[in-house]
Amino acid sequence: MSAATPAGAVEFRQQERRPCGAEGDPVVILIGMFDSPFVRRVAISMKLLGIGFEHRDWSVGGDFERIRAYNPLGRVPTLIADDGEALIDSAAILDYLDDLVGPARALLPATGAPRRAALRLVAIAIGAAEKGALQVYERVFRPYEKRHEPWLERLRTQVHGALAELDRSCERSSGTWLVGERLTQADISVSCATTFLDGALSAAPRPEQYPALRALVSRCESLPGFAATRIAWSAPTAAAAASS
Ligand SMILES: N[C@@H](CCC(=O)N[C@@H](CS)C(=O)NCC(=O)O)C(=O)O
Repeated sequence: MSAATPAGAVEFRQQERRPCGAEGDPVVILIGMFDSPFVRRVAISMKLLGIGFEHRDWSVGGDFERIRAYNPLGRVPTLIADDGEALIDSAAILDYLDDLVGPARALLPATGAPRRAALRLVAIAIGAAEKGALQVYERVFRPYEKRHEPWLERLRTQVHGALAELDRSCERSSGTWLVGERLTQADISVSCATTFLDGALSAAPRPEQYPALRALVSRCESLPGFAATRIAWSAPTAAAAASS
């Protein structure tokens, strides 16, 4: 039974099918610009895992309706899997990628204390990125006279609290990476969140703040997968969002 699409709703292309690449390589499509820490952590993860993808660098402002055709929230990242399924939310996409490559290569440790430690660091990093994004939205989408300074101050406190904790975690880690002996999703998410906050915040953390965190980010950003996805941050425009 086919349900009629309600007036004004965008048809959700959940089942759109894409051709597969040579030798059965999965062809997945990543929607979203790399100046988003959520999109970037997915892109870097795919590069590190050797999963090829087509990139559609659509903007959440100007391409809102195009994105909504795949994701009812109109948010990025959205990943179209090789069977046409649209996956939304970076955490769910990363879970899918880890599942695809299996536990030995997965970017999150499989079980126990290392998994809990990695998830905690990812939550702090991604939480900081979300608090940074809220500051951007306040600046871009809210008229100046309606901005609420105590709310902005609370967001800044949350970002700095998170960065300070990440810095302490970097200090405490004995090796090159945050958890265990190899690079994990914790390193990827922490680096993506920190570089995003550096670019997007009007009062970004000063370079001399959080030295242990900075050292980890430099190590990550020097790797090819990180360098290939590093772009300057550009603010969404309220006008583009309104006219889309
Ligand atoms: N929890 C989501 C957050 C994604 C997110 O907030 N993406 C931003 C881009 S940085 C976005 O799409 N913003 C537009 C909007 O929410 O309207 C995830 O991890 O994927």
